[in-house]
Amino acid sequence: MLSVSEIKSLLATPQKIVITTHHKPDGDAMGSSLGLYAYLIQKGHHVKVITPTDYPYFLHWMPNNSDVIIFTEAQEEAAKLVAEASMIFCLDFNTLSRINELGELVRASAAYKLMIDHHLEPEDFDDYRHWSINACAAAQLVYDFIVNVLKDGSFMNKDIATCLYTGIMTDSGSFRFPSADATVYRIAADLIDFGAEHWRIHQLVYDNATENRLRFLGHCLSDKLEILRESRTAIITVTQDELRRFNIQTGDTEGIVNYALSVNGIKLAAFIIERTDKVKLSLRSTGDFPANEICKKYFNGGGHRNAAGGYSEQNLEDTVATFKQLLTEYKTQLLQ
Ligand SMILES: [Mn+2]
Repeated sequence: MLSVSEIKSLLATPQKIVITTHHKPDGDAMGSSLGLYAYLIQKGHHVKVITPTDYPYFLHWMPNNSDVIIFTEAQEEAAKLVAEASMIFCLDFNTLSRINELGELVRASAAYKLMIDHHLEPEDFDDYRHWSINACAAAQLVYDFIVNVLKDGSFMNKDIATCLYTGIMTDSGSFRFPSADATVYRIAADLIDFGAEHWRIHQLVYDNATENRLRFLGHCLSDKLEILRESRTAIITVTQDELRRFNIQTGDTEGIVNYALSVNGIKLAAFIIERTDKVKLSLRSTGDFPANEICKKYFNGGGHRNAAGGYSEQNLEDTVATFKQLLTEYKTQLLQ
């Protein structure tokens, strides 16, 4: 394991650094990555952000987005950067399978691997870990890493603040989840002082929908929402055909599951979507109900207690049947 003073002395001279984050990056994945990027380039390092796959259009406005390399679109270049890196930062994930084929390249690289993450059960592949499941976002931990671990608060600037604010805002559900504690609000205030325009960031992320996305949302809510009152559960299912009909792109389905959870009395919400190769599930819950346990036990996935995901090899209809069936096992907890 690397000590903080070893990291500081490494960062005292220019390094070749790769920052990577999870498959289908979300606001926290991109916010934490581009925030750390903006810090490291200021320190004079050679830095690249490599994402395993593409990410939603409503994150493309972020500072230095044009410097991001998408692995699926530039595999050779990405592989070379990973192999030649001296340090690799792994942000917002903690098992190498979360970054697809890129994972084995990272494992094989001689670079020091530094994990900054807030998910459960980290895999042991790293040389340094700044990890806490109590953090509301990886971006919160990047802030903590720069300001409190490296004591480099004087390097904070508008670009860093903008990216980190985006990560914290999106992963905390705009500061409404229990994980958004007083410390998170203090960090947000700091980021605003450093130049983050909170109103503008919110607008760019959330008031940036395509017409298709909004009409698709309307379809999901009026035609596809199923409320199971007896188990306080709401389900929205979507077929391949519907995705095609509304011309759904990466990011368009994001957050729809939260509408299902917003129905009064609902404790568990599922968004079940038929992708080309498998059926994907996205679960949200309130209170102590363990959405991640369901994903881990039945759907090859996991996540946080109140926000988790997974997939099924069954077809859509059978996946929904399996899901409804397992609710009986959780009935006591759901009705609590
Ligand atoms: Mn996150």
